[in-house]
Amino acid sequence: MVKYAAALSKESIIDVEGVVSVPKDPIKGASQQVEVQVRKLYCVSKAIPILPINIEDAARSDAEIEKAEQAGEKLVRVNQDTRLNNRFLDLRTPANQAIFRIQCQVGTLFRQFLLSEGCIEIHTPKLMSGSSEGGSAVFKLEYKGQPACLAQSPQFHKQMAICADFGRVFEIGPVFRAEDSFTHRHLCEFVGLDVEMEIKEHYSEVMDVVDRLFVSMFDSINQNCKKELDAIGRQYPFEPLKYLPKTLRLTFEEGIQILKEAGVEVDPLGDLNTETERKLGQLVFEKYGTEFYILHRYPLAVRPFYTMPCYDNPAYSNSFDVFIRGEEIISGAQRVHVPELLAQRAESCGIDVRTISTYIDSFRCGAPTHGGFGVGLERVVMLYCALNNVRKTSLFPRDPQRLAP
Ligand code: AMO
Repeated sequence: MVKYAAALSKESIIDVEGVVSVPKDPIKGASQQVEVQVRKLYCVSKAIPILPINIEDAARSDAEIEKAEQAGEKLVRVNQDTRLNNRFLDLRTPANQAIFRIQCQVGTLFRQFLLSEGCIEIHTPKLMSGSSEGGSAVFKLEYKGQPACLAQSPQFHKQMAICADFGRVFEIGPVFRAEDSFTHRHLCEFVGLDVEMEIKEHYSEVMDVVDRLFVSMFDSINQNCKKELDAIGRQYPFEPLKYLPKTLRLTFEEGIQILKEAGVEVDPLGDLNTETERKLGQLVFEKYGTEFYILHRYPLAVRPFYTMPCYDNPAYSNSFDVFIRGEEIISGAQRVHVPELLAQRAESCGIDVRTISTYIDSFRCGAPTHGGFGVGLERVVMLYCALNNVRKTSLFPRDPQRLAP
């Protein structure tokens, strides 16, 4: 039996029958308090003798690797491509197990919160006749002889669900972006958490939902996922996210002013780039002590055509982005519900209105004022845990160079 057990390769799956007991004389330094006296042992599935990834190597933190190397220990550094090529093995590390349990929590808490707020869950089509977010970043395909593409967002259909009188809706589903950018935060397929809701008076009602949803989500993860957060922190040490009980809201103009005071000049009617977003995140943290905040009233020119212009100044819009540790996790806005204005906005953004006529027509039969937002699930988990790459929080990532496994 001992010979047979010793010959079993690492990661083989075995069934063991035995007696569990507390040893009278435990082995010094043993991590377990109990032992199993094995009576029967079956090998269910034998792993190949040399695995593409050694799990112990893949589970080490950078500091542990350096220490081991300094001590002259022989180990293999597991690079990202090797990990992702063998994701089913890489996912067995304690940190990865914890990351996807937290991801599951984010989805569950999102759903529970929105159901408790009177939203209904919807499922919109992922096969579309054209782009919903503008731009060229769509995966094209042929749909029974017609040109089609994979949905860049549930934007049009979640709005149509509001026109269909559902009041408040949400969706958790795949979003496809034919990104050319090979960055730490862009995927070609990610999980979108989307919300759309009627607005009574002001788009701040949508930001109120973001505020309550995310503060309760962070509180719950901090309280209930301690084991998972520790497991992630052991491999990828990080500081817990600092956030306020009521989420800070700054207007875009206030954000520009904060940057200006720090000597960073940006176009007041342009967009922020990744670098200025990070810088602003750092300045906001220094000034207000939060790493989670909302920036709203963006310049209209940098927002999608369906965004409602501000009533008092049409150079700005009733829109917002939300940031964790200086990086965007959410975009949202009040939408244009007036078909004539919508068509005019689409045209001014270079969109052929004939390609989106069914969407525009859905506002001709009575459309409530409404707004909503979209969250990237992988980005939330990445930034909450201060991880440096969105591939770490995607189960089987799809990026411009990866379509397998
Ligand atoms: P947006 O395009 O900003 O807005 O996307 C919403 C959120 O989705 C995430 N995200 C991504 N995550 C990984 N890889 C990508 N390539 C990627 N692109 C976006 C981000 C982002 O904040 N229809 C609007 C939302 C709305 O207004 O309701 C939209 O799609 O976290």
